[in-house]
Amino acid sequence: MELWHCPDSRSFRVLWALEELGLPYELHLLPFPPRAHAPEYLAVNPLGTIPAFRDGATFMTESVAIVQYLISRHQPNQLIVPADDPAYGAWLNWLYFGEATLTFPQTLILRYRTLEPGRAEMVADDYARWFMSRLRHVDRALMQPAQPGSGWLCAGRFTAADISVGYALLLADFLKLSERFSAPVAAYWARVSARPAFLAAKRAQKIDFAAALAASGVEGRR
Ligand SMILES: N[C@@H](CCC(=O)N[C@@H](CS)C(=O)NCC(=O)O)C(=O)O
Repeated sequence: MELWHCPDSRSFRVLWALEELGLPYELHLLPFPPRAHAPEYLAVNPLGTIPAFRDGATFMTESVAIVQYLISRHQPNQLIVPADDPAYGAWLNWLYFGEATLTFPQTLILRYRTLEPGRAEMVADDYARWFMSRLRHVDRALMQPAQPGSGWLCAGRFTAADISVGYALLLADFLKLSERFSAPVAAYWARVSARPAFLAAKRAQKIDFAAALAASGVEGRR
């Protein structure tokens, strides 16, 4: 399996899942945004977005869909919640909530605060507030009696839902929004980011781009 990845971008979800599952993979590390800094990547993924993932004839570009593909394909594992589990609906909802509802406002904050500052600071501020209000859904879930002491979003254990939402917290940390996390979300973020597979994914994406580009173009191999 091959994964095209930029450090701490949405493809981190896939890298983290690969580490949780202990699967072998080949990692292609790219500078961000690849559209500008690695235009040859467009031959792999004409969208220019990260992640891109290949497994034989299968090619995918949606981070949460790739995580779902991996956990469905490589069973048994603890990351999946089966359709006959009472938590199945909640699990699917968290899986998609992480990308569609949480990461979306972060994209605007990233663009207008970090990548293109000075153009639309008010948009960045508005979307930061919007993101924080959406995070209240996570806050409430962590305090629900249905999850007594489990510390995870659903099914009473760590699942792919925590990878989907956990990545949004990683991005929030990068955007300096973690200072505004509530106590339950801060504790949850500390828990997800201490997982051995999370830390292994962090290590796997470490690269000196200047040296790598000088040596061999943009490809990193693990
Ligand atoms: N919904 C997609 C979004 C993919 C996406 O927009 N990725 C960002 C990186 S986090 C990207 O490639 N941005 C650079 C660009 O659009 O040129 C996913 O979850 O994978």
